[in-house]
Amino acid sequence: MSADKIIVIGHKSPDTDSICSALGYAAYKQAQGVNAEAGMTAEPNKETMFALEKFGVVAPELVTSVPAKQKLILVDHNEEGQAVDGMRDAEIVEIIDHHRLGGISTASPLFVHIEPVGCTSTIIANMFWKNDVKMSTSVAGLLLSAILSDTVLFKSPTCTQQDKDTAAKLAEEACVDLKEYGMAMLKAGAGIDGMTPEQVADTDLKAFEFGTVKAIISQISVMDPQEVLDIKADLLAAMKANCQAKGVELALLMVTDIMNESTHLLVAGEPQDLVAKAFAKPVEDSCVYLPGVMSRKKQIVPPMTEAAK
Ligand SMILES: [Mn+2]
Repeated sequence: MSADKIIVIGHKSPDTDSICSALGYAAYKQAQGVNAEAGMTAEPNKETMFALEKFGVVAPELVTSVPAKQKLILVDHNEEGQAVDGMRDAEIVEIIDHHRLGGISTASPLFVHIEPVGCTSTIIANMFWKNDVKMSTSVAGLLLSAILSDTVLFKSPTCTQQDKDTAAKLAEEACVDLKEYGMAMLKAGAGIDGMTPEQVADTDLKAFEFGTVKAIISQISVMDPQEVLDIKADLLAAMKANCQAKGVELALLMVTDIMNESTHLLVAGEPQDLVAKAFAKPVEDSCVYLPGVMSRKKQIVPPMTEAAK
């Protein structure tokens, strides 16, 4: 990528929002004459691939680290632990996000747009409309895919009315049936066919700190959790290896059942009593069953943060 180009990039272990919001926002900036291009920190997952193929869009350039002074627009994250390698010495010119503020500091003032909605792509779609920027059918399709993914077809507690309204409008622009397309996309991504236990344990992995405890939390959303629980021993081994490799004490894996709206939370490392305290339930056989829990951001991170106080 040429040196004067602004890279629009989502978080590590990219999900559909991280890749589609980067593509969407790069298109938005390009339409305004800005030399911006989307990047991605790792290869797209199966769900994202389905969306890219459906709307005939090539995946962004793979950017695993950035040089010092590289101009960056961060989408769908704002925490250093989740950002592309080299971010600390890069120049962050904008942040478009829907997560908590995670403690980064910058050398210069910047444009920040954070809203408590279900998806970064909801924010970006509305920026197109508010500023009368023409949106292509394929960008509409990508932004729609991200909303359906982040809100799990509007079932996640993070979903707002604005996400639903935005998705409905995008579905019209992208000429797809919202429910039908959403189910097909989630199905394409949900399932562990052909994945190693290590790949399952690394799905949508993010780093957090709860008090003094360094932790990683991954999430895999499936139609059938039993096929994941069947390889629990291998997953726990992979999670323990991750703790060692990443220098953290605790690894959690959310096995989220899309249809039943619940999560089996697998726990590796220590302190397990922090997890038990957070959810007021014992960790049994390295697992806590959490009915109604689908959101890491709203239903896992806050109780863990609270329990660590
Ligand atoms: Mn997101």
